[in-house]
Amino acid sequence: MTDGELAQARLHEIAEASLEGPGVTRLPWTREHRDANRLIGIWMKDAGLDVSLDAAGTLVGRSPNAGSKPLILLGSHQDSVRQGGRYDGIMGIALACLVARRFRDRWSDLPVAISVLAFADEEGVRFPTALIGPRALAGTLDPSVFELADADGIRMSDAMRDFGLESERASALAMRTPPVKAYLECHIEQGPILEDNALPVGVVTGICGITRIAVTFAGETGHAGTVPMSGRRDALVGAAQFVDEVNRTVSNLSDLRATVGQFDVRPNVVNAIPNEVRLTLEIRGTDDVNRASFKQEMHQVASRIANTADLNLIWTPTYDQPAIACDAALRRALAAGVRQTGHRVLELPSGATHDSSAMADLCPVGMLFVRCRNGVSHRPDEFASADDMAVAIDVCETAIRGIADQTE
Ligand code: HGY
Ligand code: MN
Ligand code: MN
Repeated sequence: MTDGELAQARLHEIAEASLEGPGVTRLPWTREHRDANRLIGIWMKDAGLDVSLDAAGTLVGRSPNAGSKPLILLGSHQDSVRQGGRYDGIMGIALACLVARRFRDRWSDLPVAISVLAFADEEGVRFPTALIGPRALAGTLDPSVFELADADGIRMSDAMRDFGLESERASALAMRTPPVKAYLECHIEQGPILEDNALPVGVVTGICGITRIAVTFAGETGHAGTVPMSGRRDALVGAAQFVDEVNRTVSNLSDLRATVGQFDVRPNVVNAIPNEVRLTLEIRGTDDVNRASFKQEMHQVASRIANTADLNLIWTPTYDQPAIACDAALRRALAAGVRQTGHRVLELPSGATHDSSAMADLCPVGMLFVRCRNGVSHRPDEFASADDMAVAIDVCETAIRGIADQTE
């Protein structure tokens, strides 16, 4: 069995650590998360790593020769979106364990130590925040996020306590010594570019930034049959105008993407005028200035629509993550690894965000994309092949040797 085939088998097995239903649903601090960590712990031990769970819920596999050697970190996130695929996040952990395993019997030869990190929560699906694991390691964690509640009103700190963790200790995880030379993350591309270029892997140049806003349009409900059309304060009419204008405006801008992903109508019954619509606006782009000015422009659009339709507007920014550039030396190390496998080097930006986005505050980051069938992700039919994963493992092994060789 090749390492790529072993990765495929492991990913099929861990996909069972999911809520019932199509695809994979594995949110942080749940039974599914616990089940996944058990399997990841086995992968880490098989790679010869010492396994521990840190206070931010990251499962850490550390090479036994660690001592004070400079560290190379590998990994990604264990969590998924609702009814997502078998590869987003978890593939990066599976491949990292198989890369580490390549060094299992020769740790002492390495001038660096290796840690594999299985982060608990990158998607931010359960709680309105994300990346607490990498932020804890980078020392950029805002401890107030632990007070955020999920849709059932469960605070993150309580969910973590039930998971066996004391979230108040997460802020002490900031990595200061030994020096961290690099964080490398393999991730399914989640887009069509590698497939269009008939390539198994690609080197990531940078990761987009994200801005998220919670928007509420509030009007007045009433009987759908007796309230005259004129003078209605219909929240859904205003929200619909806003969504349409966001979409038309952003469609003319090449470097931004804007999405209204959540849309909650109340009272949401067939014979009553909607008096409230809560929606989320997400803006992505690699230029932080463009993203900020588009956000401001859309705020003005929302205000104009609310005034015209006699609605109240609540505009609450909930999340902002700057765009990051991948480290030039790590791009070169990964490119050398790609060439060594005999493939052409293609470099591409990431429209999705990753744990690397937050790890960039700790150390240089490098990312390797793996070809994604039909470019689909965040869907049950997401797929990466064993052969392509085998190439990714070889590339990362070469890259680590290259980084290690440059370590004094
Ligand atoms: O939203 C993203 O880009 C990532 O999948 N969390
Ligand atoms: Mn991901
Ligand atoms: Mn994702």
